[in-house]
Amino acid sequence: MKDDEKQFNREIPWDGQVLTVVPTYNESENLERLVTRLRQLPGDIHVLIVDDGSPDGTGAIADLLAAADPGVHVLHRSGKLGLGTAYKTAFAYGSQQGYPYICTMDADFSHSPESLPELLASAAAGCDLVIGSRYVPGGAVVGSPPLRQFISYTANALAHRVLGLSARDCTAGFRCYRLQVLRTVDLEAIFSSGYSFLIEMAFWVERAGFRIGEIPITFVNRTEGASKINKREIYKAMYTILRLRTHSLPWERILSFWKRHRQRS
Ligand SMILES: Nc1nc2c(ncn2[C@@H]2O[C@H](COP(=O)(O)OP(=O)(O)OP(=O)(O)O)[C@@H](O)[C@H]2O)c(=O)[nH]1
Ligand SMILES: [Mg+2]
Repeated sequence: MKDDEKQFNREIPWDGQVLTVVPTYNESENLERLVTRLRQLPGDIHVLIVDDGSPDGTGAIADLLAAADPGVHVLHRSGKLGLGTAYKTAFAYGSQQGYPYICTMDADFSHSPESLPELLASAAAGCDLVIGSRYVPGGAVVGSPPLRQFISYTANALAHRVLGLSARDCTAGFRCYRLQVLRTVDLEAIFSSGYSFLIEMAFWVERAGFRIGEIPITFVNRTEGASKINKREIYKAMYTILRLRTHSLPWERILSFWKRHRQRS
């Protein structure tokens, strides 16, 4: 192996192909720049855009990017079907193609593409799910309105206290999953179709006994395009936490212990 190849491999501690899922709805100002930066990262990181028939033409931009680069893939859906179901569709694709690492990030540059290798390095070092986190030491939020920060902080505090989740940032969409995680968690049984999918997924990943790690990131509020989060999604997140709580009650734990015991004997 030549010296420059050795150097290149040292920068890529993860083994095998990576798929980065980017769900989009009206992200025409952001998508091309984002994909360009992702494709410039070391290690041939593939991109899967899941577009929900964006009225602003994001889907057409995605098609052009995919036509010009075999490392860019696109799935079109018929309308705005929600962030959670976009992830589910993408995970089914990534799992079927056998990508050993499947990452997710927003299209609006709130998550810096250049932080992705750090998430991957942590997954390669043994974490099954790595979250790019605002709420671990070293993490930060820039430019987000105080009300948004309060809502995000409250949702995480509830997920932590009510569900006992260990991750500090359960609502973050900047993640890296090992393939095994997506093949183990029953994605079809996940009820949330929107933003609460992120909390529900964190819950089931931790429930399945996988190792979750967090990497501090600086979350930068979007400067282009509009947010799609609304009051309904916030109420749904609260409802999701309460609903999942029933799975954490003692009788449910006893039931699952009994089921496991019966399977073994
Ligand atoms: N395919 C698809 N993508 C979506 C949908 N809703 C949101 N997105 C995308 O999901 C990502 C996160 O959405 P944002 O609107 O940025 O939500 P957010 O980051 O929680 O909120 P802000 O901080 O206000 O930007 C972005 O890339 C959106 O384009 C949807 O229904 N379908
Ligand atoms: Mg955003």
